[in-house]
Amino acid sequence: MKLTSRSVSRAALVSSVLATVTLSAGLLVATSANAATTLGASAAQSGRYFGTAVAANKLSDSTYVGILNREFDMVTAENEMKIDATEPNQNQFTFGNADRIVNHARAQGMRVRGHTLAWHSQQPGWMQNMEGTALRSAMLNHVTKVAQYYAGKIYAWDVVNEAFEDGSSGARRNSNLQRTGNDWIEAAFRAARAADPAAKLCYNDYNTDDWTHAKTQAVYRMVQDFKTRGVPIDCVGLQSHFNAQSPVPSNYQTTLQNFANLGVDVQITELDIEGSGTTQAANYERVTKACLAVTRCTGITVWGIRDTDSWRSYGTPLLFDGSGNKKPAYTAVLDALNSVGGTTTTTTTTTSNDPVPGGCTATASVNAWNGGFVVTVKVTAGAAAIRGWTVTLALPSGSTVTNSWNATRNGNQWSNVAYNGNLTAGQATEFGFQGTGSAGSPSPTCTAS
Ligand code: G2I
Repeated sequence: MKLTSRSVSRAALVSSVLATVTLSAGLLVATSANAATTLGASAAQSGRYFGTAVAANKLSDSTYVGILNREFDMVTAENEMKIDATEPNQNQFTFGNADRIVNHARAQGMRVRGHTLAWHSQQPGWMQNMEGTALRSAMLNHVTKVAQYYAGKIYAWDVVNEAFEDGSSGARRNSNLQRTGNDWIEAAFRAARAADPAAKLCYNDYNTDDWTHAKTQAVYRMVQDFKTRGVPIDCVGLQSHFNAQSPVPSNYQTTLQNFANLGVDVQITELDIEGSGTTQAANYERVTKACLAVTRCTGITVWGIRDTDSWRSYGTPLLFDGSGNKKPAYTAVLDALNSVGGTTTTTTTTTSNDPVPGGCTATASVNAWNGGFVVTVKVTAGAAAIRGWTVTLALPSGSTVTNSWNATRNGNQWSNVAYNGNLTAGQATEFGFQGTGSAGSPSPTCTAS
């Protein structure tokens, strides 16, 4: 189950360690500390997410979708947001398959990582043939148009993907984008920030897991330089594709920590580990524990659901077998995530002073850990349809909101965004935010318009 107010309250109600306190008419507080039973809910106990790559053409496969909906709370489009998919002809954008994934994710209360805005690979033919200033403006136009189209719906964008050379050079990869000038990466980040100020902006690459490798060092120096000069960058994605030739390095946690120390989030963005049985499980456990040990490692995404869904299916690198059964690696990840539990508190307010007949109600689910929290708020329309909502939710002084989704904030008030204000009678929507400090026990009130 995912750690939504819906599932948390269900978990809390069946929990043997449930503590329920009725504070006053209409206000219910429930605290639960039982181990979670899905990847997403387990990761959420420490404020992290657990995601997967999704292929649009598999959304009609019921086994696939069953696992997706049950286990994951973050989604990356495996190919559908790439440049060749979204801009097949110059300045003609197609979002059909990407939208299918985004809509599915959002309907399930999952968040979305965007992948990817600027890359030397999977360029449409027209872009492959471009160079120089024409390419630079085409690239920036692509970044701007795609990020604008999805603005407000993306947790983090892989703004630039795989821009560094493998091997010992530490150099930028020679690509048509690189040949437009060394500043192409920062130009892409600035365009992405302007187009979607709410999304976290990541640099994403592979073979950047071993701290001693020249490529890791080169990416590190670029991020350090960006932070020094104020280039907008919020996160570094480590793809983390592992196999016998490229095993999980012994210094993996050091790499995550060193990037985090630059003042960026770190995300494991495309995890897969070839192998089977207990060896594979042990490797998955190491990667998961490394992330958990780094405060700013905010989540893990595996690159597919079943082994048969993988880009390298021959290596059986994922958490579910071809029939959708959980592998030992799955259990190892789940247990590791559950080894650092947080405490989940759900507060439900059932009354509101509301000018609209029927009004709305709000439920806040707080997932807290030492020094931080995620609040998920469910807004439900009353007996009549509403066109908008504002939730008032006060946090204790000293806490700071660092990131939010699906709502706009004005002090203690959170209001609907364009796509989630209209609710039919009884319909619910969710927004959330993450912060540092304590969330306390918020009692949200909802006002409809
Ligand atoms: O290569 C693994 C990943 C490395 N990091 C960036 C990721 O974007 C990349 O993902 C893979 C997808 O998993 C593959 O599915 O990217 C490949 C392309 O670079 C994807 O493969 C492509 C095939 O090359 C195409 O022939 C095919 O039409 O998948 C397409 C859709 O199935």
